[in-house]
Amino acid sequence: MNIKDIVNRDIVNLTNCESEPIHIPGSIQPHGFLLGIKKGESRIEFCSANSADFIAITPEQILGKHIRDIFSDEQASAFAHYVGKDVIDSAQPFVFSLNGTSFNTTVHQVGGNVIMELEPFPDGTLHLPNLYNQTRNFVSILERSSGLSHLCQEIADETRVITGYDRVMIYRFDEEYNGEVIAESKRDDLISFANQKYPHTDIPVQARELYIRNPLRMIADISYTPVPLLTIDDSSDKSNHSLDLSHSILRSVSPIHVEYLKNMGVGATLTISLLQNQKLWGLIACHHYSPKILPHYTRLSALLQGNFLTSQIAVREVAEEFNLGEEVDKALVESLTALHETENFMEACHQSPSLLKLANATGAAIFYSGTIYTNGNVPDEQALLKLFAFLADAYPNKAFATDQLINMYPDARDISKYAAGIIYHSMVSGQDGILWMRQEKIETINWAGNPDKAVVKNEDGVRLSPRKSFELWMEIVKNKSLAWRKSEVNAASSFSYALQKHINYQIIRTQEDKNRALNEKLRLANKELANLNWISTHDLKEPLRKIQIFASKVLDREDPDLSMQVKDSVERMRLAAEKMQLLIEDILTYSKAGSMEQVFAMTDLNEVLRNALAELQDDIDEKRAIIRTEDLPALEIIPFQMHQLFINLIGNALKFVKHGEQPQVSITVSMVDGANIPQANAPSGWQYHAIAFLDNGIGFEKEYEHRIFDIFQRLNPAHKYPGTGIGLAICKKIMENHQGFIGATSVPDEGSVFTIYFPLN
Ligand code: BLA
Repeated sequence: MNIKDIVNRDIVNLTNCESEPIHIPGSIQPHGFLLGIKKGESRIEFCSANSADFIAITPEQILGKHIRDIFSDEQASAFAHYVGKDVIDSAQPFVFSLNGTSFNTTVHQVGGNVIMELEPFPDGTLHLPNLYNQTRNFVSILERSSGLSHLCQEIADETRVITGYDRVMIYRFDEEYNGEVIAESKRDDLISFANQKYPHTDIPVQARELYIRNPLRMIADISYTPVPLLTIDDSSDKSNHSLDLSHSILRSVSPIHVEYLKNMGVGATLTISLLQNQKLWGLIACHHYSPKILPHYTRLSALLQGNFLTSQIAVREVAEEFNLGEEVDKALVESLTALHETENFMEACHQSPSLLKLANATGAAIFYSGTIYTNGNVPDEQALLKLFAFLADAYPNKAFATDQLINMYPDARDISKYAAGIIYHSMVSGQDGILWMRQEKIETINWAGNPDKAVVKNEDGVRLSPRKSFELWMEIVKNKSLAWRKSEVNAASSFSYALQKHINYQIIRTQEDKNRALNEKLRLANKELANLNWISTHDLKEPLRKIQIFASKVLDREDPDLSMQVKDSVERMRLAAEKMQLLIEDILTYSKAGSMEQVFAMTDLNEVLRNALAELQDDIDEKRAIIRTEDLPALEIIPFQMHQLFINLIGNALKFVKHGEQPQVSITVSMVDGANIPQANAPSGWQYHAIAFLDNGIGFEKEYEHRIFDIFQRLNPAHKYPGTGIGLAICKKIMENHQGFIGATSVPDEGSVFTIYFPLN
């Protein structure tokens, strides 16, 4: 019978270690031996080369034999019963005995094979762990540990007590499987690895996958010589034998990893997987500085420690996230209070620590109206201006958070010390925005864990060492900040919205202040005007009346001593006084047209027109004027003002007539859309009643279409067409009081059209 080994002799180096098939090394560690049979049979197909070291029987003597030939009939049938069960309970190993030595036999099935790993009980006795004590201790740890990191510390301490390793570390992965030692329990004389950081490449992906399937592995002696697995060389069987040792406890480990541990001066290890949601969350990593074989039942205790810890991770993480959320909320409330209570928040924002705390940022900056306001550690102003300009351009009206600004902004390289990661919120106008910044991860390193010290011989020849790992880790996390948590991102957006609102409010308030000042001016002006009215009525009208009376008396006397010249002067004085009185009365009407006490009433405009025409009757008769009108609507108006307006418009038509011509006025009614009212800025879609007054008078040049409604605007010489120049200004004011408009068009020497517009609603 020929025998061959199934050792995998692929050369592994630093560049191909991700593809090393670590689950089929074809060899085991020498602190036990391995036998393999085909499922349902008892003929031994696999045997490790070291069988004679334990049972004084060589692989040549074992391979091809049946179990009963090596052990007794009795043990063989008990074993057949043990493996015949649906589930093999790894916690209750089978025990083979030979020549007075008992072997803890870990049994599992893989790929149609049944694998037996036989380890002698170290002191010859079968030690059961004190699970009751262990559990009780764990419960008291649970009660006294406050947060996750405290709990990890307790678990590390307790695991070291149970297992006796020199160093027990809790090693935690980030999202990319870079690792960090977050808790450590160690012999006092050893230097600490606490807070040391390692790149994901230190535990390649296939190793991490294997550790999900098999949560515990042990390297009993780093300086071991791997023991080949042997099988019968059956030349008729051309299949390439290999044995999947994924679930094996004796599996020989990767030479690369062994080299790493040797460089660290480690003698033996035990590693337990910590899983969360079927993913590797971390490891309990134990180091011993001399060889160490942990017996089966103590291994189970260590595994239980891992289970204890994983049962708590999610709970504690949620609690920690909750606490952090509360802290963040508190800082948010403080910041919002400062925002609303500080006279000038922007100027004062650099003094507000809560602005940073609400996002656990290391720096913050607000760009507002061309000025940058900062808080904490931030890049210089020039760099910030450039960043704000870039963000406003690339992300207008947007908000985002990133832990790698460099991915979107290559210049981030220069400011990673301050802003490797940012939360950005743009604000409404221009480049305005707010930024929270986080420094590069490397800046956050706690140098207590100096990786240089973790190496035995730190010569240049050392190709695998924590120092090299650390350098690689630094490379991997370069220009990256810690990731932003959801609560921090949320708090930042709440604050940004509040800030935007605050700014809007500020703008409105400034506008309001301006309006208030204007209103005050207006009030004063009105007051002055009212005074003027009063003066007009009392101080001006009275002397004027006296002048008129005296003038009339002088003229009536028919005094022969009075020369014609004097009489003429007195007559002119009387006319001037009369004009003056008219002017005062018009000014009074104009100022009253703007006063607030206007009472609207639903009024038939035909009625208003009738009254106005009655008042103008003498004039109409004298000039033999013809007035035509369509039926006018009834509207909600201020009746006396509308009366005044009709008088003014028709009065003008009677006044500005061509020499010798009979005045004609037509009043027409229509509906127009706001958009079609010239020069009025009326809303489109709104309907207006348009009442037009067409005359055949002297008209005016187009350039006066607007100016004609200005006060004291006179287009014609006073001696030809007397008037004060206020009448149309009064009309305009009256239409404004009615939320309406007035407009005029004309062709000189042909006539004019004055149109008034009333909103339908
Ligand atoms: C495995 N590497 C591991 C394991 C750990 C580490 C914990 C699990 C195996 C074990 O020991 O049980 C890494 N161990 C550490 C680190 C610390 C520690 C960082 O104690 C720090 C205190 N390793 C490398 C590089 C490669 C590599 C560069 O550093 C490859 C290029 C490979 N590591 C590697 C392989 C395994 C491994 C292949 C799997 C070992 C196995 O299970 O066969």
